Amino acid sequence: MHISVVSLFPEMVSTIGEHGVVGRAQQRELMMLEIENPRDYASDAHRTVDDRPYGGGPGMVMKYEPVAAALEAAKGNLPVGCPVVYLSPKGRAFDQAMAQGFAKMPGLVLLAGRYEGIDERLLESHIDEEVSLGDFVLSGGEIAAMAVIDAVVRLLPGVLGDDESAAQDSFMEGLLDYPHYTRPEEIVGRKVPDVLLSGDHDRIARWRQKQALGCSYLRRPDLLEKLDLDDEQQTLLDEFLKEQSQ
Ligand code: 4GT
Repeated sequence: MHISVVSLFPEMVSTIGEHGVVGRAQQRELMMLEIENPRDYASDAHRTVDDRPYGGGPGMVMKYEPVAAALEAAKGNLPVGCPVVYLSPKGRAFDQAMAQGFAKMPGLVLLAGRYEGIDERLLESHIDEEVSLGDFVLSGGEIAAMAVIDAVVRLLPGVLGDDESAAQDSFMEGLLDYPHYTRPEEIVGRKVPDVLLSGDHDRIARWRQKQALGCSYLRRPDLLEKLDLDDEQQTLLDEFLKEQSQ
């Protein structure tokens, strides 16, 4: 997959490809990350990328022309038809399903804004989708773009090894993750649940499913409402709630 990011802070964005899973994916050429800086496309001597808002008020607005030129350069290096996404709190909420959708694309363009945002006409002419990480404000879209890159790249074929497989992850089943433990068996009087030491893989799988269902019920009932639990899952959730009330 070829990912192009348009940003005024290219060094910030490139760090995503220098560490961990995304770093390895880039090294192994499973993903290519490219960054275009609108400042390199500004036409005046001062390389201006922002200007005062029409109508007055505080802050600055990113100018149409340099951002459009950077986006067009970014798109030019990708197969035609790849989605162009603007990260902003006004966008559709990013989730695992959207990450899976992007991961199926041969390429993706991510536009990170700064200041008060980008001239609205650029969004109308160049943006396919506006995407938000959630109901909070950042001072730039770079961290949001990096979060999207991380979520997408780890889904690409061959990026995760068998034992870190994304198929097992929380949210792949629409549920929160179950609790994890490692050595030692006891720490400050707290013991690892016996079932995890039993070697009984069916019981362990049932326990984990029960914890995922129970945790989702308690913390994110909205997630459970979206699922159609089968009889087995309903039984596990009932057991969890019974054990919880004991
Ligand atoms: C929040 C989010 C985001 C911002 C989010 C344009 C200038 C937007 C600053 C940018 N804040 N971007 N993507 N919740 N701020 O995803």
